[in-house]
Amino acid sequence: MIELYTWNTPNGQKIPIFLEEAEIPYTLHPVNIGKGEQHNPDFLKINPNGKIPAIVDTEGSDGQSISIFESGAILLYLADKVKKLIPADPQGRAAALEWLFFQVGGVGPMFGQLGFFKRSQPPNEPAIERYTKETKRLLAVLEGELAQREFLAGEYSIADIAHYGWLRGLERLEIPLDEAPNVKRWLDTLTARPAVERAMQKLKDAAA
Ligand SMILES: N[C@@H](CCC(=O)N[C@@H](CS)C(=O)NCC(=O)O)C(=O)O
Repeated sequence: MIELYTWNTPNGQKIPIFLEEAEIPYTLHPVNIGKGEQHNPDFLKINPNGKIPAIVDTEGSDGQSISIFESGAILLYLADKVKKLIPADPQGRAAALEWLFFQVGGVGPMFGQLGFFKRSQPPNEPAIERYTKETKRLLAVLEGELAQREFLAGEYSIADIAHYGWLRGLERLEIPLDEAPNVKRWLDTLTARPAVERAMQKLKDAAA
């Protein structure tokens, strides 16, 4: 059984989407980051970095319980465990990992900073300009890739799941997808997947 600690944010959406897609049973434990619950001592035992998402797999490889934090590490652990949503051939696997790391090292931090500075008062114009420019650059990279194939690593994988919440949130950051029609097509495809719908609904319900 997977114990999932998360909240309805772009990083927090990744793991429930994976679990729904892979049809793995799980219990969702909401960690309300708006109320600071990520700093509770019990949660810090699972993620000393005090951020969602995190999981506890009560049936690790040696039968022991294992806890994991960092969304990229969790996605990779689960994909390898159930052999789903990661290409089996070495080349496809490398492509999935490339785009997974691109997301956790680039898209997440840059889009995240843009969101932070857009909400900050007084406005910090140089920061908004810097992160807007970098967000648009990363979006153009993704557009170039998705113009060539349906999904980031060829087949639907953890690389796509990792990007979903971040790309979905771009309109709110006033970055329209008009100039990224392939990203828009990809986003609509993922949004229409029943597993994605279920995950998003469960997150909403958990936050209600
Ligand atoms: N690199 C981490 C980032 C996790 C992260 O930044 N989570 C945010 C929500 S999207 C969070 O927990 N924020 C609360 C805080 O920073 O106190 C991952 O990919 O898991």
